[in-house]
Formats: sequence, structure tokens, C-alpha cells
Amino acid sequence: MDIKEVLEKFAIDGNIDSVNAFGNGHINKSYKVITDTGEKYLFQSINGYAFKNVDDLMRNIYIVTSYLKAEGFETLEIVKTKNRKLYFKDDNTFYRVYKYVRKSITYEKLESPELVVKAAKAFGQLHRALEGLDSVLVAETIKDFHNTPKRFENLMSAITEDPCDRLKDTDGLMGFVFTNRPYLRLIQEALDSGEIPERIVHNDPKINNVLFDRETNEIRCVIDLDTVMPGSCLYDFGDALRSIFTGDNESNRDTSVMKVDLNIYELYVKGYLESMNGSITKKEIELMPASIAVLALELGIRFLEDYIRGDKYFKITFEDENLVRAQGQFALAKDVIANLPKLKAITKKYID
Ligand code: GN1
Ligand code: MG
Repeated sequence: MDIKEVLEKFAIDGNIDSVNAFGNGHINKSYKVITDTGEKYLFQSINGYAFKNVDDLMRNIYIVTSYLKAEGFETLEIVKTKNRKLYFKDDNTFYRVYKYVRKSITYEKLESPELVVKAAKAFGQLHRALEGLDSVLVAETIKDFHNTPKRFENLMSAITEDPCDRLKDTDGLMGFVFTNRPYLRLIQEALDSGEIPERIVHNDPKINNVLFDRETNEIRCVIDLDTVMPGSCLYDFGDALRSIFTGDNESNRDTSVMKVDLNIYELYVKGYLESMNGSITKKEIELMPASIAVLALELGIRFLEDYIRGDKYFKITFEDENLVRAQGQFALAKDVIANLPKLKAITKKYID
């Protein structure tokens, strides 16, 4: 089936005028669709390699978006198929449609302090809002998604198998991972021991997943809800800052641009804590600085594993892109670790 035939299966308004590739996701394929009645939609094919259970995935999104809407938040709106299903399956490919969030804009890089504070508040607000949603309703769409020690084990198996004979290209990186192994367990151990609470979180708070209003720059909503599931708020805190510090190109060979900005860190901490409004625990705050290192190391490990396995998970546009991405995340992790005393000193000001 071609794209237009698939789109016909959905309850969209009007006839299709245009379909254009859209966005920068590494996993799903996205298209912006415009119809002759002026309606706009986001049409996506879901990556079945990453997401093994599309029923659970779409039900999660349905539950979370219905809940957020009922709580008065703007959020994604699923457009069902004509048979009132949440997705359409053709030939082992899964498709879905959302209403396009009009007059919104995303940024690959946050240029101004105001935007950093707003992004921090967007995730704080989301965490607060989801406190009221029973976590048994939300399925684990990707098992052990942010279980960093498990990610390390997966990398070890990839090295052992070395199916594409690529281990030889990874000189220097493996040593870096081994040296910094103690960081990998920080969040997982705190969760397992109950030192920090389990919360429903976004799990993929890349900064281009925050929609701002095109005219006022106010927060509209957080998108890409595929991985909303139980976890730790430190996953989102660490990953959002990881993404901000990485800059606008995760595949940049010049890794010197991927570094900590202490001012941005403080703005984000302030914005996030303000909107979490007393709900966050002391232990969670204490782990905030290191969480950025954990998330950067984790993503570096994931990119490296995927490179070694032959680029099965993350989309690539050039041959060694996943290796380059891993190098970038490890360079950032190194800078975060070097700056931990400063990051901790800033954070301390907010623990009373
Ligand atoms: C993937 O597709 P995208 O860009 O929203 C990935 C995240 C990574 C991110 C790195 C489901 O997100 O975990 O942090 O790439 N999402 C999934 O760019 O694996
Ligand atoms: Mg994503």
C-alpha cells in the first residue's frame, strides 16, 4: 500500500493535498499531511524493531493523552482509523495519525534562558500531572529502557558477538566505558532500593520534543509519548540536560561543542524544582548532577552497541554515524563528570 492508501484508512477530514517527510526522529518515520479542507496531520510509521508491542504502545498514549486532556493540558490527539482503531497495520508495518499541533514550533537548540526555564517547567508540569495516573495503567513499552546496567550488559554481548567486525573501530571508547562503569548503576540502584520513588515519566525528553507556541514562545505541550512509562524523574532530568548540552547535532564529529553550561544547568534546576513544587525528594535532587552523566553514558553505550550490531535500531545517514554519536555522548559524559563538583555546588543551594 502506498502512503495515500494507508491514510484513507484513517478518519481524516478532506482529500490529501500533500504529504511531506517531517521531523528528526531517529526511530519512527514521520510525515506532515495537509488536506484540501486545510486540516493538518502528523502521519507516522512505527518502528517495529524498537517497539515490539504496538497495542500496548498505542493504548499507553491513548490513556496518557486522555488523562492529560481531562486535567486541562494541551496534548497530542490521536486520529483513529475509520474502524475506530488507534492504529492501522499493513504488511507488518504499523501506522498512526495525530492531529498536527498548529502554530507550534520546536527548537533543536535552546538559545535563550527563558526557553530553558520553560522546557524545565514543561517536564516538571508533566511529572506533576502524571502523579495522578495509576502506574498499573501504563505498560512498559520497551523493557529496561533506562536500565543502564542492563544497557552495559547488552553492549558486552554485542562486543562478544561482534557480528559486523566493527569492534576494531571502537578503540578508546570501551576503556572509557569501563572506567566510568560505577556511574551506570546510580539511578537504577536508587530505584531498586526504594531510595527514590518510581514515577510515570516521559523517558525521551529530547529538547525537540517540547512544542512552543510559534508566536508567544509559551509552552504548548510535550510530544513523542511513545516511551511514557514508569521510571525515575532523573531519567528525564538527566536526558533533557544531556540533550541541551549536546547541541543541535548529535552526529557532530566536533565533540568539543558538547559540554556543560553551568548557567543553563542552574536555570533548568530552578525551573524544574519550581514546577515540581515540593513533590521531589532530597535524594532525587542529590542525584541530579550525576544523572546527566548516567544518561549521556547510557546513550553513548546504546549508540555504540547499535554501531557494533550494524545499525539496526537508530536511523543513520552516513556509515559510521552511530560511532560518531557514541563519541559525542562520551565526550559530553566526560565533561559532566569533570564538572560534577561545580554542578553539585549549584544543586546544593536548592536543597533545604
Ligand atoms: C531516540 O527518535 P527520537 O529521536 O525521538 C531514542 C531516544 C534517544 C534519542 C537520541 C524510543 O529518540 O531514547 O535518546 O533517539 N528513542 C527511542 O537522539 O529509543
Ligand atoms: Mg523519541
